[in-house]
Amino acid sequence: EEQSSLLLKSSSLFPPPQGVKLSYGTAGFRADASILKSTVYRVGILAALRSLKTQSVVGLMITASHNKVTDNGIKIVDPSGGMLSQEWEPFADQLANAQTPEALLSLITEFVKKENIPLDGVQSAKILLGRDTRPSGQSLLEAAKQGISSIFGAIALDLGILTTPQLHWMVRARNKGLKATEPAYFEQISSSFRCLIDLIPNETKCNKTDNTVVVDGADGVGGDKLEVLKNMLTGLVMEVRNFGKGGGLLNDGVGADFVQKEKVVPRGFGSDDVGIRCASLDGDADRLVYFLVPTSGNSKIDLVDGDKILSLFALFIKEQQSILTKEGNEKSNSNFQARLGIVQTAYANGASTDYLKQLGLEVISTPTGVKHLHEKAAQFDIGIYFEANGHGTILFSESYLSWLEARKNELGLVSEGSEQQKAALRLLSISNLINQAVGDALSCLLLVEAILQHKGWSIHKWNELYQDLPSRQLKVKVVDRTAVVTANAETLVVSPPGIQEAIDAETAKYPKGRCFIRPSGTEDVIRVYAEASTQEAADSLANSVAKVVD
Ligand code: 16G
Ligand code: ZN
Repeated sequence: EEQSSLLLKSSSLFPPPQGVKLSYGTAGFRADASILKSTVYRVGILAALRSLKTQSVVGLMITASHNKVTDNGIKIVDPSGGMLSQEWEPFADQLANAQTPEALLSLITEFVKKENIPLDGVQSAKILLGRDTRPSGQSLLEAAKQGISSIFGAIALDLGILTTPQLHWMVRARNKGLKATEPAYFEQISSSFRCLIDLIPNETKCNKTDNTVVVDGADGVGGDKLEVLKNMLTGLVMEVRNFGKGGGLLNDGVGADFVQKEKVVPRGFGSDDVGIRCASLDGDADRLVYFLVPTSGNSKIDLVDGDKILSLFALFIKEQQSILTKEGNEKSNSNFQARLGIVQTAYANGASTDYLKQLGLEVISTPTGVKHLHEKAAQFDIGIYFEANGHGTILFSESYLSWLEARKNELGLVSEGSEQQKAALRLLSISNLINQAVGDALSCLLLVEAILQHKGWSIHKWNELYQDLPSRQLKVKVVDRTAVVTANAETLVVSPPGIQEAIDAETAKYPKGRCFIRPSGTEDVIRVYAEASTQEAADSLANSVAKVVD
């Protein structure tokens, strides 16, 4: 009763915006910040319920990633450190769209009953809050706190400005009983980076590849955090541009999304940077791409995207795995057949998939969105997933990690300092460096840098692992994007009828042609992706399929 009147009272302070239908979408709720207060308040309630239900700490991140600075958004981090369980998404939608305090209350009451959530005030809930650098963040955070405190027993812990992956990392650490502070995060990734650098073979050490990287921080939180992290690193010189505190406008002509989609240099980069290894983060630092500034006369950058980061990681891990399992002199009775798997989406460049398969790797494809990739990757002992846009990570199974740890110790007894032991140590260091909760631009950046140094490779050499097939992306504004329904990891249109046949007919006209369409999860558009043997062909295929959709 008291709980009900508290909810009625507080929700009356957060009326929902009129005439807008909100949807939890691929990455939480996102919209113009001015209409989000009520949504954020309600997601605060939802997070408290999630924490009560799971009897664990959950997270709430206020960010709109690469969107423009006037947008904002909110998403829930599940106790594992991953995305909110998809089973709860429909409830999130209902909550956000309830029109009156009474309607909201009855939804909550019904859901609490159905899910058996202990709302007795005895059980407590804890929610970690983080936000990016958007100016609207602070007041939205207050709304989230109001939502949380309108559930009895729920406590909000404001962690201030964080990257999205930092918050995911902290939620995961918290629930594992580990230290979950920002210094602990920096300490873990910088020390595991140091281990990887210390394990570089002497041959390549003499090679002395250039160890400088210049990073575009998207004028957001990632740049600010890198400014802290870079001082904790040895063996790497990092220059950060467009860091949030520098005063530039977030995501405005900067950032990984801009660089990947437009294929041009971000603000603050120019002809002085020709030949230099450059990287770009997105607005909340969960995406990373590398690029090379074009020599004069050429306007397009050489993009080294998520697929290529994935390929570099896969190659290195496979190498370490084969060193480790090579028949040595010493006997080991612990034979672990570790399954190494690669997860991509239909957006992965066809050349990357061919390359990975050529390495003998198992490659699978899922629909777009981190939650889908992550879930699949978690089914392997080492699961590497990446979206072409630069979001990805490497997941290690608990059983594989314990085996590695034991193997490292065993090797330490019989062949301390052996190549095999080093391989085990490298794999363990990677598992500590790379974020196990979600894709993390900061940790991926350090892993790329460590591998390049290990191999003595320049960014050119890395970029030449394979050559991207020319591709084109287009978007088509439609009245109702939900009319397009896809299957087979978004590669087949099942409805409306006839569309897939039309796409097939167009695609057949182009050598190496590949094309698919899908409804965006974040915008009111249908996206078209086309690939072919030349840029002109890819453009023309995308254009003709766009006409089919229109
Ligand atoms: C979100 C997703 C990203 C996906 C993108 C696709 C997360 C954390 N982020 O940013 O993975 O690539 O949406 O956008 O899941 P679209 O549906 O508009 O093409
Ligand atoms: Zn992002």
